[in-house]
Amino acid sequence: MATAAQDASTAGSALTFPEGFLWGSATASYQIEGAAAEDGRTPSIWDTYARTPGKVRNGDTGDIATDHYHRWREDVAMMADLGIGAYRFSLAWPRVQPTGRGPAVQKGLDFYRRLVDELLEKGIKPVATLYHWDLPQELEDAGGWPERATAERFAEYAAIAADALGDRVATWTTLNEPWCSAFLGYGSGVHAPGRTDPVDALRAAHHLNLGHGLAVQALRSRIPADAQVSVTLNIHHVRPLTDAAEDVDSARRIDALANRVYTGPMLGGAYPEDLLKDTAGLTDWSFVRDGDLTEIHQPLDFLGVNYYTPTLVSKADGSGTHNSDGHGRSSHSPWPAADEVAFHQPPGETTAMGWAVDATGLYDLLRRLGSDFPGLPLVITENGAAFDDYADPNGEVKDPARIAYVRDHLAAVHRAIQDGTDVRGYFLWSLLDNFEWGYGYSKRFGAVYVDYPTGRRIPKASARWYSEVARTGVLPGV
Ligand code: IFM
Repeated sequence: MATAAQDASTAGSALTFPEGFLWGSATASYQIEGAAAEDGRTPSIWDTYARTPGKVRNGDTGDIATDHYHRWREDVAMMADLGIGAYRFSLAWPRVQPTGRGPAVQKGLDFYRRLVDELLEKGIKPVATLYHWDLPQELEDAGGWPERATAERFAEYAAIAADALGDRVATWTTLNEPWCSAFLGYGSGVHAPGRTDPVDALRAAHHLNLGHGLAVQALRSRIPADAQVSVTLNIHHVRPLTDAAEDVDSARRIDALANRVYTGPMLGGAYPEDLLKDTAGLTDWSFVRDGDLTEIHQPLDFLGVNYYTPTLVSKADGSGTHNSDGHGRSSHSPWPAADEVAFHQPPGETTAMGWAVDATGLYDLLRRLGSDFPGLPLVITENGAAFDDYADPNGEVKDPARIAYVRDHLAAVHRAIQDGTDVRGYFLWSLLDNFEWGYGYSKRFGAVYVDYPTGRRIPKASARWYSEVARTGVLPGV
């Protein structure tokens, strides 16, 4: 039976995706690699943050994580067995360039070279993300993303990565979810480095934008002309609670802070006027220098979209909360100059994160992006769900709720494609259960279960189900 969140128009029939649609899975370095102090790797901001008492649930750290640094061959073999066509992973900056400056460490580069070679050998397309939140601690000590120099260092690191891997990686992503880096890292402080200053959050957003633009140029000047460059944004699908003008205006304000602060300069070459006006009481944005917007506004081959749940807002009236971000509670808001906005729990079932399950949000989001940025292909670089999975006495992990979640979201993607939106691929988050940031290992997003004490991998029922979809390109009817 079709649920409210399900794509009712396509329920019941098998859906065939276009030829060449990319079926992938995704991970990130700090969440899976472990080997935190091996082969010259130095601490990132997440090592420091996780070791700070009270920051991460149960005091968990990424010291060992899923031990992918040692088990990478087994993980690639598992992906090959599952018929996964593409693998989105990130490079750990402190493994490649431990101080964030100067020469690279060969052993760090070699790890990624071996990984990529093995992927290619198995016919899996590597998709490399340069930055999924593990800033070298030394760069944070020098001021972190609120400082312009960090953007310049990022471009140097991008050049190192391109020189080392550009002959074998044909798809690159600069940043993953810079909203989280800026607004959770420097605003609400629920992510590393745990700072809580709204102006620093806005400065960080700008310098992440600048770092992106400089890195795109560094990549382009080194990789083959037909290689692809992108950025991944966790575009929030913001809905007003009612049609009242003040609720609609709250949605506009959050859309500016969540989305257009990035898409404006990256895809349009300007910060949105309404964002500058909304935040004028905090900053005059004089940290944006002449020429920055030209550096940031670089052609991209596709936009990576991460979607999990919609965001529901209204004007604050005593209901809802002031600082909801779905990533943990803080007395500091991740939303600068938005004290008048309240966040509400959308109706319906939720995942183990407490996030509402609503595939219509993905459909609406894709349609909007397709119309706002015509000619720019879209790739779902993350979508998935955490549930309280466990291995049963037979050693099996049954996760029907994850299968339903992914199926409904894929149906939404299919409908968006049918309706004319150019979506080229889908990456399931995540390949493996892993370190879920402030929640540590308490949340399991993987298609493959990880038994942390032993490191043993057990493909869940959803992994087998996704494998069939990836191999055939057909979403079975329900
Ligand atoms: O685990 C994260 C990932 O690192 C970034 N996107 C959201 C996922 C689930 O919270």
